Amino acid sequence: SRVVVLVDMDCFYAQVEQRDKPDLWGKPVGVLQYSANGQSGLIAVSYEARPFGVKRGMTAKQCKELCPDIEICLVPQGEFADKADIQKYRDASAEVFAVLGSVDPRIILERASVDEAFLDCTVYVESRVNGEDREETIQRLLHPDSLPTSFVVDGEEEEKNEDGVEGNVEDVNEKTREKMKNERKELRRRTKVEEFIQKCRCDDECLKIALAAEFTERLREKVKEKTQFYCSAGVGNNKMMAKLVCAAHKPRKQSFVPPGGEMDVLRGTSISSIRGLGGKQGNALMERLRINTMGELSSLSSSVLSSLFPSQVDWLMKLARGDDDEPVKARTTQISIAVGKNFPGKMAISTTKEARHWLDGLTKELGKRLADDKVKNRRMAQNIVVHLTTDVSTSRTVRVGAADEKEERLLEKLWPVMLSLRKGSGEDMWHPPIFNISLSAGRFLEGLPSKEKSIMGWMERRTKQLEEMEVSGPVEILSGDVATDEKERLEREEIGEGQEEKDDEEVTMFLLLIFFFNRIRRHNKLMLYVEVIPKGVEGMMEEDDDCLILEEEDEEPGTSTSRPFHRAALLQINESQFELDDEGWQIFPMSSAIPSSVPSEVDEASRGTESRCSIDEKSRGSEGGGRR
Ligand code: TTP
Repeated sequence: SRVVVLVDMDCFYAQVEQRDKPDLWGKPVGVLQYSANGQSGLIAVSYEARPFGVKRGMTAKQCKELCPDIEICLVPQGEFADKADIQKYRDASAEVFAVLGSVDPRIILERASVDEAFLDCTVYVESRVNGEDREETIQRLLHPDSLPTSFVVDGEEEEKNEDGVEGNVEDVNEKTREKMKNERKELRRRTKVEEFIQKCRCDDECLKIALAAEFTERLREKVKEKTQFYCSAGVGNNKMMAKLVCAAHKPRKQSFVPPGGEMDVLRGTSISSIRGLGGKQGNALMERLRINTMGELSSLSSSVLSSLFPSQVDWLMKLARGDDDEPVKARTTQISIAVGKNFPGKMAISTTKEARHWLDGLTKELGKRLADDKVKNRRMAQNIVVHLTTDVSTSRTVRVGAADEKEERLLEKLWPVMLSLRKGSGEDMWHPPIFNISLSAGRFLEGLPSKEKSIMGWMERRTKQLEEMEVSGPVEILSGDVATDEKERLEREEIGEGQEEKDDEEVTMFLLLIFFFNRIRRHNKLMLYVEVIPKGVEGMMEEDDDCLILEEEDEEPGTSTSRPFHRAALLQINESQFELDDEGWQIFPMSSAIPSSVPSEVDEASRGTESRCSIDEKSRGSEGGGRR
């Protein structure tokens, strides 16, 4: 059977805030999302605040009453439409995914949410089961350091300590009692883990789970080392079980289900805790069948189920047995990119002017996110769903293409669609009032239009060339003065030696790649700008916000019209692809900088070779490329 892992970051947004302000580590922290309509509420709560009763959704006032020392961090305000800007959490998420995606090519990685990932480790663990000496593996797994935070989940009652981080225990006796309790728990944990490992001697399925648990321990350590974030994990034979047991021991821990023990775990599990049954579907099941647990569900006959849920009988019966055959799909990107805004109660939109204003803001935000997504994930949305909630919920889908990328174009395309959802006929009024507007871009088409593709293609071919030339070490970094020489070299290589005839668009350009490396310390992240300058354009660049402007060489002085510089790619790469040593940064081959083709482990042998190139202190510390 399969081996699936769910990795879930602990109180994710709160950790992002703690990393931003390191004084906050170990302290009660709440992340508050401000809302102009006065409905501000906590969206993340650190584990240190949870023993005080602080919960998601509470207002700042409510949580201060429960936990006076709590530090409240505000989600930044967005640029458009007076909305929260959660970009920094998305960036932090990308860092985590870069680590998760860089560990082993045999593992299938699926982004389940901003802070959750499924990993199908079946092929990986199977090859290890077949390739390793069993007794050596068992001895290694029995070592206390192998599975230090792993719990066996077998349906037996655990001593509950849900919050996992010790609260303010003032009383000495209380502290001693707490300590003894924790020691008892640890002993129980270890005993169960050891008993399980002993079974691995003659049971391949158990060994697969144990190896996945060992791998997950190391993976979580790596995530911590590279990003500073803690996470928890669940290991099971499918997505449902992995997700379910992940929640059994949090934070900073992981749990696994012994093969064959699925029904034992499910028996007492509430239906609403099951993936896919947490919402309306689960409620309907519980209410209409008058049951609460998965055990009860499993005892129902298929005829009872089919009378009430005819189209879902098979699926429900499988779930009740602990079967879930949903595959882990290789995906590190979102299926859709959505922006939305609520206008509850009196805030509801009732004029056409207001509606247009908010659509404008949301379109800008969506446009910005789609532009980022395009360069990062090399894909373009084909559909945008405009969704309005008035007295009813209505939506309409618009087809979009490359021509609609500009915000104004997009707005002009979306506005008539939104108007078509208006019922009232008055010019200025919008009736019935709007409580929510959301735009969701989806049906992504992989790949980019030919112009961009050729640039990307060039980069890939160049990488291949480097590989063929057996440049096994880091690719040279062009920076400062080096750029000029490199420009000439590239000119010679790309267009100087009779290649001008090539019909590919790329050859009509001369390509100058300048790599600006900015270590943006705030996000502990590196940004790589790859710039492509069309042929015949003098390399004069000016920085204009986040868009570089080029001037045509042959234009009449004084009449020069700046036009947006074609920014080929802005790639955000995780520090894991870099090594910092005394001499400066090294970059590993370009392909490793392109998220969609991140190789597995960087070849140890390639590190520290002579082709390493360092960037001087000045360029290392600078923000942005500046003028060249
Ligand atoms: P969750 O994984 O649901 O929760 P969490 O990571 O804060 O805490 P836990 O350790 O219990 O898993 O959500 C991930 C982040 O998503 C969370 O930190 C904040 C954000 N979020 C919202 O913005 N709104 C929401 O309604 C929820 C549930 C989460």
